[in-house]
Parts: sequence; C-alpha cells; structure tokens
Amino acid sequence: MTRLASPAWPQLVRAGVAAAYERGRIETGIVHLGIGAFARAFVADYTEAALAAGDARWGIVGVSLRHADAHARLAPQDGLYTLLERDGAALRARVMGALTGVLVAPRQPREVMRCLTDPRTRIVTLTITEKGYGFDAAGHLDTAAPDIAHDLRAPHEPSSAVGFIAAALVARRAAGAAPFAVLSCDNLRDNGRSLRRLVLEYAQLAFPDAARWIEEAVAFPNAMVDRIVPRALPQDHADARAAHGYDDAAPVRCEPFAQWVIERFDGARPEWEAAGAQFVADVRPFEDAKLRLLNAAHTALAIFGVLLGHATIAEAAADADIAAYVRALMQQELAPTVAADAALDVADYQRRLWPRFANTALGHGTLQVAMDTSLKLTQRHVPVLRERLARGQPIDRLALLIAGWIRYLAGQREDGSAYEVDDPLAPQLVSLAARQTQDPAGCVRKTLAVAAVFGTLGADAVFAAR
Ligand code: CS2
Repeated sequence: MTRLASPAWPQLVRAGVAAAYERGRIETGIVHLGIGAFARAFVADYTEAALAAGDARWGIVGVSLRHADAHARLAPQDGLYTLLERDGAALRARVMGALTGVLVAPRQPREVMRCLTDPRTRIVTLTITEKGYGFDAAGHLDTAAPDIAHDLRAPHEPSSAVGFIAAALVARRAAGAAPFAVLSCDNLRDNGRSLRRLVLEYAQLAFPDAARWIEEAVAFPNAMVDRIVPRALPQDHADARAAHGYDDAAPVRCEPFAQWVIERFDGARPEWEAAGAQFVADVRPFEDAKLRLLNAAHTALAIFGVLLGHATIAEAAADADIAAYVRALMQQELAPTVAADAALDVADYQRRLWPRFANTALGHGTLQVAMDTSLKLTQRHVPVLRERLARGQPIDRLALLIAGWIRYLAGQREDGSAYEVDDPLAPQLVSLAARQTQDPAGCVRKTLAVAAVFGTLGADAVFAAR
C-alpha cells in the first residue's frame, strides 16, 4: 500500500477528497506551536478553506515543542493527513494540505527561529494546552518553571513557546521586519490578553530594550476555539485507507462541529471566514459560554465517568445518574453565570451541547478529558465558584464536582480497578488523596489548600463545608 504523500495530491483532488488547489504553490504564512491533533483538526482545517479559496500565502509550519512523534508520522507524508469527521454512523474524510512542514524544536531550534523570523510568516498560532504556557497560579510568568528559567538564562536559545515568540519578535525588530500576530487557540480565559501579559513579563526580563516595542506593535487577539478532537484510534487508519486508498500514519478524528470566534485584528490573515470563523469586537461572552458550559460540563462527565467505569464521554453521558447530575449542574449553576450577549445565543449553544457529548462515534476517552484537571479547574470552575459564593448563590453541584475530583485523585474506580492520574500536580495531589478514606475531612482541607488550584478560594469556609 502506498503512503499518503505529495505525489498523491492531484489524484486526491480529482477524487474529491482534497480541496482543489495547487499544493506546490503554497507558501508558509503561519507557524503553529504545538502541532497536535487539535491544531490539525482546527487551525489547519480553517486555513485549508482559505487556501481552497485561492490565497496561497497561508501554509502552516507546525512545530512540536517537545516530542518528535508528529514529525515522525507527518514528515514522510509531506505534511498530508486525513481529517475524519465522525457523527453516529456518518463519516466525512478529507485530506488536508495546509501543513507545509513539521519541525521538532529541541532538535531543530534554528530552523524554528528561521521560520518565525521569515517576513512571510505573519501569524503565530498556538495550541500548547494549559500547562505549556508557564503561568503561575496568579496568571503571571512562572520564572521557576524549568523551561522559562532555562530561556531566561539563554534568551537567544529558547525552548518554551513564550521564549521562542519573544526571541523571534526581537530578531524581526532588529531586521526591520514587521512583527507577527500571536493567536492562542487554547482553552484559557482571555487567552490573547493572558499570553500578551506573559510575553511582556518575559520580555522585560530577557529583552528589556524590546519590551516596549512588543507592547505597542504586536497583536495578541483573544479567541474562542471549539471542536471536540479525541485521540486517534486504530480504526482511523483503516477508515482513511478506505476513503482514499493510501496509508496514513497521522489521521485525526473529530466531530463535525467547529466554532472559532476571534477578536478583530488588523493585518494580513487568511480568510478563515471561508470556513465560518466569526470576527467580533469582544470574544469574552463566547469564551465564557464555552469554558463554563462545554468545558466545565466535560470535566464533570470525565471525572464521574472515570469513577463509574465509563471509558468514553458518550458512555458517561448515557449514564442516567451522571446525565441528571451534569444537566442540573449546567442549568442551575453554570448557565446562569454566562452573561447574555446580543452576539451569542446561550440557550442555543447549550441545546447543541448534549448531542455533541453523546456522539458515540467519537470514542473520546474520559481519562483523556480528565487529564490535567488541576489546571482546567482554575479556568473552568474556580471562577464560577467565586462568583456564585460572592453572590451567596448555591454551589452544591460544583462542590460535588470538586469532591468527585478529590475522589478521582485516589486513582481507583468504584469497582476497585486502578488508573493513573495524569496531571502536572499528580505527585502532590495523589499523596494528599491517599488517606482519604481514613481522614476525609483532613484530605479535603489539605487539597483545598493547594493554592495553585484554588488560590484563596480554598480558605472559603462555605465552600470547604459543602
Ligand atoms: C476538553 C476539551 O479535554 C478537555 O479538557 O474539555 O479539549 C474540549 O474537547 C474542547 O475544548 C472542545 O472544544
């Protein structure tokens, strides 16, 4: 069987599996940091539509900041891969051509800098997950984080996303080139503004002369990103082959739904509207709806799903007890904190969520969504808890989720079987959780005192009592 790669492109176009553009003419206009499955199902898919609409400037060089896996799979395929949209029995397969290269930063740091400083690169997009940024608990630069500490010692040989962005901006300024815009595509509150603050704090330490210029010249638009993208499964390779006849070592599975809402930014960019991206003056209402409804409920389905032995989110959503609880959590405690906004129909957004959770074709692992929950809570639930407590509103269902999470940290399902807690704070949290049956109150008190997760909320007596 032939491996998917550039020579197949014209035939894929003729077969209607790839968009009808001349792939050899595509230039690189975007560097994407963190080229995992989400980036390939999201940024690349929207960009594919702009390329298909005839603007050849926007190929994407994907960069892995740590692992070589994406490169190993995609380089032999010249960046091509199959996107498999799954919903129930429906399957839509398309080959994406937007990736013009894949780099591994630890192995090719100079090549990464060369792409970032190329004047044709106009945008840097990122999907590096909550833990990739280097935020401390208060949302500032964590100068003690190993990557950040390393980069502050050697700012011209960066290893972190923030370090690469700052060093490249400084080099562009020195060369008289315009800066690129920086567009975070992670599930963080105020993702653009937060990243901007981080880069400025970093630049003040690493490149004090350039910090002011970065502050004035560089755009960091806020954006809300939404598409459920589970890990690929063996079935995906077979389905890709059935769709086009080639072997694909890097297929991506996702739901058909996608929504990208971006705060308006000036300067060159692909026509992402071609795939339905929305440009708005204020992205926050969208971001709140997404984090507080989809993501906050997702975490609840994942935690209780793991505990009750459900392998996937769809199975958890089909469990009558979990479903009743999560629906009540959404309706009574989460949705009321999402402000009404003329540009967003919250009720409609909410109505569309359950079928997405219940999509049995996704195979979205509860353990995958439960990963890094300590960081996700700070984005998804802690702000809601704060608001509701400040207004004297009930928090019973949110408190149950936190209790469920503490129970989850014990690493054991209700049936006694074990799983691994995958979280950057696991060593600390798992040891706190170990004695929870002997000393439940002490375990709760000590877990709520972990400031990296709860900040000052842990000291709230009403919260702790619930
Ligand atoms: C999920 C998200 O894994 C998780 O934490 O809640 O990745 C979710 O699938 C996406 O944000 C959907 O847009």
